[in-house]
Amino acid sequence: MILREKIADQLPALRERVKRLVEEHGHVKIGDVTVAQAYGGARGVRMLVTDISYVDPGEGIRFRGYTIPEVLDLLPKIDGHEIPMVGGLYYLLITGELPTYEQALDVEKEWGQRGVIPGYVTDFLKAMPIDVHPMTLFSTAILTMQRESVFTKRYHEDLRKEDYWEPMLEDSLELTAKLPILAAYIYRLKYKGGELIHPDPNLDIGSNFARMLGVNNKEYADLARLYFILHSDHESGNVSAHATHMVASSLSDIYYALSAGMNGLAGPLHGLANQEALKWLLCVYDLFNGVPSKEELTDFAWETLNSGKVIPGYGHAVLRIADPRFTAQFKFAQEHFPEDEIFQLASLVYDVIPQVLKAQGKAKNPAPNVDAISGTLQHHYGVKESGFYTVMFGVSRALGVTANAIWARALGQPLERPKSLTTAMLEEIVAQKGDN
Ligand code: CMX
Repeated sequence: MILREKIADQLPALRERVKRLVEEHGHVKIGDVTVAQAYGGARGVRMLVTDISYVDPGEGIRFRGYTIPEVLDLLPKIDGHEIPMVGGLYYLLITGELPTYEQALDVEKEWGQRGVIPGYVTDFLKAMPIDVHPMTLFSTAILTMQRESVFTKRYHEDLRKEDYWEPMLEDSLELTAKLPILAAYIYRLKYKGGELIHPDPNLDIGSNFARMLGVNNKEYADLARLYFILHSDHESGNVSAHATHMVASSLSDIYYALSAGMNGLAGPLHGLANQEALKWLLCVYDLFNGVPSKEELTDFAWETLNSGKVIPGYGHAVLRIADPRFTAQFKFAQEHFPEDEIFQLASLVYDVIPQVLKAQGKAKNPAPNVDAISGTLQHHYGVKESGFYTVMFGVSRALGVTANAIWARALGQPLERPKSLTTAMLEEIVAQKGDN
């Protein structure tokens, strides 16, 4: 298989580079940690390594060195489709090389062949109460499939450390093939009376996802591709990526690790913000019987802030500009449905909220993040059930975190285990340094 060959080709040179860095330059400092960072969620502490993506605070994400506009321009597209194949993006994330049309299609075909959900998973989903959140269904269903892990099976047989990555790749391909189908099953079960639409193995992930949701619209298939590309990776320190990496570092397989990552994604300060952002927009829309004036919206935003809540979709732990993932989706909406009233409201919110957050003076970045607009686009095409949005985020995030997990195994990255100190120890360090 093409991805296995590529990794096997690249691995000796990268292992050599990492070995030299650690053996010859392991003592070189890359940063210091302050007391504020130890208490402040390790913001800005440079302690993770990934070659798959990098977030520059002033520019945004680059996947393997390519910006979002470059990725959308350079990855191969199926004839007549506006947005590239997601299989091409996975190829880029894993190999670091831009795929040809055939290579991107090859990944899509792999997914097509592997895209079967075991019967016990659908039985399990059907047995769950209807009010269970889609993210709980998604994460638990992933965990349920852990018995399929080839890594775990081979680990208990004869697997050598230098070969760990191969079954990790195998598991990752299986899982990433199944997740869009799993997500669509959850959508149909929870919101469409349980009538499931089976995947067509001849379609790419974008068209298949639209089909399985029951949205028969070519534009929506493009939106699904865009969504899965944009949310795939955001370097290693965000909660979903970091949780996945940390759990996998104990040699847990990717099913255990991704399920953990998805539980982190389900938090309202992270991936669940896409659900919250649409809810907030619809709440405004209902309250004012349509798009409010700028003044009315400003007042409502202050009410939200004064009640101690965050404005979902705005702010970021790393970015200090409008998220280019927001911009790409905003452009899609502007090109396809500028007249949509919820989009017009989202545009007004984009105009108003940064000023309100600046005036409040707390958020370090008053600009929108990826979650500010994604629900608006889904809503336009009839996928209005906001509880489902984070599941879609999860399908996409799995691409980035599995690519990282494969390479972490290939490079033999060890158990992650940072060190804790006590409050008294910190006080003593401060006193010793004479910081009065
Ligand atoms: N609305 C209100 N207050 C906000 C805010 C927002 N959108 N963004 C930041 N703030 C506040 C923080 O809550 C914090 O307040 P306290 O000092 O009272 O704790 C203060 O501003 C400083 O925060 P920060 O350093 O700018 O941001 P953090 O790195 O701590 O947090 C984030 C980043 C994203 C959690 C935060 O901006 C936020 O809560 N945004 C709204 C939720 C959201 O959109 N999350 C999705 C992020 C993208 C993703 O992961 O999917």
